[in-house]
Amino acid sequence: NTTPVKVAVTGAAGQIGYSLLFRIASGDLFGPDTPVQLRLLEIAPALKALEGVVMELDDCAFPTLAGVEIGDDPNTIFDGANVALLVGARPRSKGMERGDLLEANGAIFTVQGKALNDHAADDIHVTVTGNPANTNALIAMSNAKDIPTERFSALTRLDHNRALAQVCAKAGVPVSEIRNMTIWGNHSATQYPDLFHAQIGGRPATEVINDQAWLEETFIPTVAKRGAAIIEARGSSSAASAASATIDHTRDWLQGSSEGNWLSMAVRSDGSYGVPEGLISSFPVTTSGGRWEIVQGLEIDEFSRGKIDASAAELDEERAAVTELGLI
Ligand code: NAX
Repeated sequence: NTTPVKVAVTGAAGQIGYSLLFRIASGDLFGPDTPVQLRLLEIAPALKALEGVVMELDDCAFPTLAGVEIGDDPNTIFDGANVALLVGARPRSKGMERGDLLEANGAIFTVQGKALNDHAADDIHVTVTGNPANTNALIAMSNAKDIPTERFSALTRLDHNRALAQVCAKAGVPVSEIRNMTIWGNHSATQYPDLFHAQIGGRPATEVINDQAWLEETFIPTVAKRGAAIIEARGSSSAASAASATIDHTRDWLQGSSEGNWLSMAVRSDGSYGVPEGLISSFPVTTSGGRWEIVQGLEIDEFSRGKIDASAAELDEERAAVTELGLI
């Protein structure tokens, strides 16, 4: 198949973009035999910087890169897109309240949702990385009435991968030994990294580690606050790891999860596990043929119940706020 896959990326001149674009262009999403065309969206003041990034993409001479389009109009950039990675968002600036943040991002994601609706290809799959990712995905999904809701997702794979890294370090095992990690809820400090259904070398993770104090006082807060720790150490927020997780998420969604394992993706709740229907919340999912399915039948104990409910409640509040603002 020599027809290039069209991959739209927003916020392309940002930090995550600087890592993400090169991974896509080199074939990390679709493999070495599928050409990709990049369609890059930025705000006008960042287009000059983006031109510099495109010069570097050219200079990599990637055999899989079939072309690059750039611009500041989502209607043009999303034209014919098969995949959209919505990375660009309005960060919280000093003194900004949460309501202001939701409103500023609402202005971006309503417009982009409509543009995807009107111009993207019929098989469009949308991944939202830009924060607040879950609610931005909800806004885009709600403004794209003709696109099936299951084509919208938000990124919690970075949290999932951070959880894997913590377990590897604690148990002294390679990442390939760990299965069925789950992140529940919002990509925020209320997220719940769940070890109770994970396995290490085929055994229950909580039997191998068997340390409830570590789980509650180290594991969960380390994963949930990892973003802040990276800012503290690096002076800027996670970028290469966020790009890598965006690749993992989108690749696994399109190519399918591996047998006997599941992934974490924030997708539209159907009410599973008591998460209110319609919220974009992270669940354990399996994927196949570009579709996801929430893993069913997991036993949720009282500890996990409280954590899942708290994160869902936060998402519900965000939904109420953007409803109030008329964004969805
Ligand atoms: P940067 O500020 O470096 O880049 C963002 C880029 O988006 C800028 O170049 C900006 O001009 C552009 N942009 C703003 N509004 C736009 C619009 N309407 N259309 C197109 N482009 C627009 O941020 P970066 O570090 O790349 O992070 C991007 C987003 O990812 C942020 O919202 C950040 O909070 C979020 N993150 C999400 C993570 C996740 O796991 N879901 C983890 C990493 C990251 O913090």
